[in-house]
Amino acid sequence: MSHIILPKDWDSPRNEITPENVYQNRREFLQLMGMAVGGIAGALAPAPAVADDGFFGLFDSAPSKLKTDFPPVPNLKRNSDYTVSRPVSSEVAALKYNNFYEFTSEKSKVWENINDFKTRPWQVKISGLVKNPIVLDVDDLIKMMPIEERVYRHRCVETWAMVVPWNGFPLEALMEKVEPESSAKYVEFTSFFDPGIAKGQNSVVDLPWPYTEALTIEEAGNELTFMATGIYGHQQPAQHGAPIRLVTPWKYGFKSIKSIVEIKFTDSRPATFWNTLIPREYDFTANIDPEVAHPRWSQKREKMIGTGDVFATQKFNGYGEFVAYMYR
Ligand SMILES: Nc1nc2c(c(=O)[nH]1)N[C@H]1C(S)=C(S)[C@@H](COP(=O)(O)O)O[C@H]1N2
Ligand SMILES: [Mo]
Repeated sequence: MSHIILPKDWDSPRNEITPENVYQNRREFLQLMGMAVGGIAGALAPAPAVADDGFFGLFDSAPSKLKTDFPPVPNLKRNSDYTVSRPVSSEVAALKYNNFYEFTSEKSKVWENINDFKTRPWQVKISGLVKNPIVLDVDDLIKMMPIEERVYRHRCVETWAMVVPWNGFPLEALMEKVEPESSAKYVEFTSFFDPGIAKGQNSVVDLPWPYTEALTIEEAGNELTFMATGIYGHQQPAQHGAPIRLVTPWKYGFKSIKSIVEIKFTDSRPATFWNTLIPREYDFTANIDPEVAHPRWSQKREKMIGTGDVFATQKFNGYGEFVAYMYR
């Protein structure tokens, strides 16, 4: 994508960097790239996909190498409490246009770079300020949970959007089982760390891997907050964050962290990936708001993957009736 200037070393193995010289290396790196401090943002941040180069029209063709045979989820019922007026996006488009910086920063190439990612067996740890901490296999977790289908909008901070049928369970249902302590104020989600297969985690630039995200305890317990263990009626494909990812449809897409290994209940606000890297551009709350421009582009409009249709972006992505009460 022409908007992203990638550091040359993105794909090369991480140098031996000791804690003492990290900062100096980063500064030298920025100088080398001719970037001011904050220029790292331009180098690594999600960039707008608005002025695209024809990608949108190509999405519907499935290259023969694209994996599409995922195990179906039996007896799946769609929850009709959550409806979207726009059509559901093409599955092939969604499989071929992803943000998953652990693998590559090129959205149209994640699917080609994810074949070595093993997402079964997979353990999930639920820890911190809960009465019943537990480590369990993701398939055992899925068996315990009320699995349903929900069609949600998704709006990336970069201005691309989609409508997809996730399947999974509300985080609320898991919270009822683990019973957060009254002292729990936040929930922190941590993604996997495996630089052997995730080439982006080998970057010479010091990035705060593993990817982490967090919600307030109130947001975590909101009825919309969903743990997606699948999409389009089947198990989660690797590029969508298999085997389990967060979905918070009223927040910019970077909050919906993929391939989660730990869910931790805490009393203080956890550091999160993009907010740590570029706080000026990616705030902690990250609620969708067309009136608040990103420092480098407008957030007033969005473009659907697959069709290229452009719509006005709505406050809270149209989910105000479910979430506005939390921000008054
Ligand atoms: N672990 C991890 N989770 C992540 C990301 C990432 O790079 N790594 N990208 C985020 C961003 S910016 C978006 S828009 C969505 C994209 O989800 P999709 O590829 O399933 O459409 O995943 C989010 N979750
Ligand atoms: Mo995003």
